Amino acid sequence: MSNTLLMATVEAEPYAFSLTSDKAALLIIDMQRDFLEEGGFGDALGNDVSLLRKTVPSLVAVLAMARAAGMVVVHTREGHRPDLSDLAPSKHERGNFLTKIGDAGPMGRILVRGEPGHDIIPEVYPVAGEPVIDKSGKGAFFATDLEAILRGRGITQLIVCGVTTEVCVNTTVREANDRGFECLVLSDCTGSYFPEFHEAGLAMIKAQGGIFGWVAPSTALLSALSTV
Ligand code: C5J
Repeated sequence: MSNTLLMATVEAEPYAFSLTSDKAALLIIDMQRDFLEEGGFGDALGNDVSLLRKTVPSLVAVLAMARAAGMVVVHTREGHRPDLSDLAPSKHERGNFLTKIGDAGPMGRILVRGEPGHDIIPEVYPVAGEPVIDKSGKGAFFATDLEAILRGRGITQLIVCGVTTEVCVNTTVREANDRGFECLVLSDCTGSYFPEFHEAGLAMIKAQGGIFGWVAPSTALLSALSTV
């Protein structure tokens, strides 16, 4: 594989996705310690974080492929300013949990920028030149410069990975779709604390002729690119 233009047909649902490497970005959503490790936000909400870690091996392979192909790679992180001035009271209070955003936890203050828990897990850590988008909401386009960064690089297709399928991945895919981006969501590179929500989240994306986008396993993408 080279840092040149690749065009590939990826076997996907509801039908094949025509990928053009110089128009496609790999968008990695919120692969943060706060969601994937014990003691973080996901754990504080009572979730089994090991369910999200299943995404890591496939995502590592896809990230390596994207970097080798010279594709644009963008990472996002969900979190808030240390003074919590960008945290809506509705988000702060939601769920009535004992441990809230901004409270001290084993990995620092929960979901606060600059704290250890807010950081991206080492396996898929950004390298120089890969933009990192800090977002306070679930969607990566809300109140961020993601769209400007993608448009500035001529990106029209997004290969979407990360967590969680039904929350930040789905919200971002819907935002992207309304902005005219074509989204290919990799089923084994996305994950949820709730397996049934993972399946439903993917089903909603590819339903009705791909109303929000396409869904494929990472192997379909890797094998399509290995044959060009
Ligand atoms: C959640 C996310 N689930 N990244 N965030 O609160 O999906």
